[in-house]
Amino acid sequence: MKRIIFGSAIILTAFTACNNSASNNSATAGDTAVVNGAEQVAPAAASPVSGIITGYLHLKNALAADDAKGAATASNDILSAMKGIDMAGMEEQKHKVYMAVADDIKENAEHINANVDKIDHQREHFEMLSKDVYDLIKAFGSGQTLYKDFCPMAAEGKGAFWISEMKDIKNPYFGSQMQECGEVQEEIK
Ligand SMILES: [Cu+2]
Repeated sequence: MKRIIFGSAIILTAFTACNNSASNNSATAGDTAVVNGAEQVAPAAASPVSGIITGYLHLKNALAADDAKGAATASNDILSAMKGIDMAGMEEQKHKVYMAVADDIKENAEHINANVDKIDHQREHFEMLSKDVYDLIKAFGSGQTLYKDFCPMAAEGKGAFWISEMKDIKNPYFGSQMQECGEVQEEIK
């Protein structure tokens, strides 16, 4: 019987990983109460685009691990997160930024999702997606410290950046082929 409660607490923790998890302590009444708790906490604390950022970071980690299937799954998470975004509640300035990148994010995520057998192609779309996600993070914040990393060898020598939640370089453009190529360009608080 306790297991059910623990199970939902774990799901809640994963879901609100960017937020303070203080509400977990009082979750004793089962699923509904736990879910309601998350709904009450999330809008105040989290950025409305946090689902996109979380999906992007999973995508980035999958590409760094040469995991095209994981990349496809994560890009689908981005698409799902976008469906849940309430634009009516956005401040005007943020709404403008969101509108400027939303179609592009959707298109890139769709291509990454559809090319599970072509990781190079996924990485091309990931490069474009990274620019959009960077704009979103600058406009909305993310509630966590993130890093803008740059690899001068990516994108056929033109160089490309990505956003990471960790200080260590794990290159999503090359994966195991050149895992540590790149440097932190900016710390985004
Ligand atoms: Cu494509």
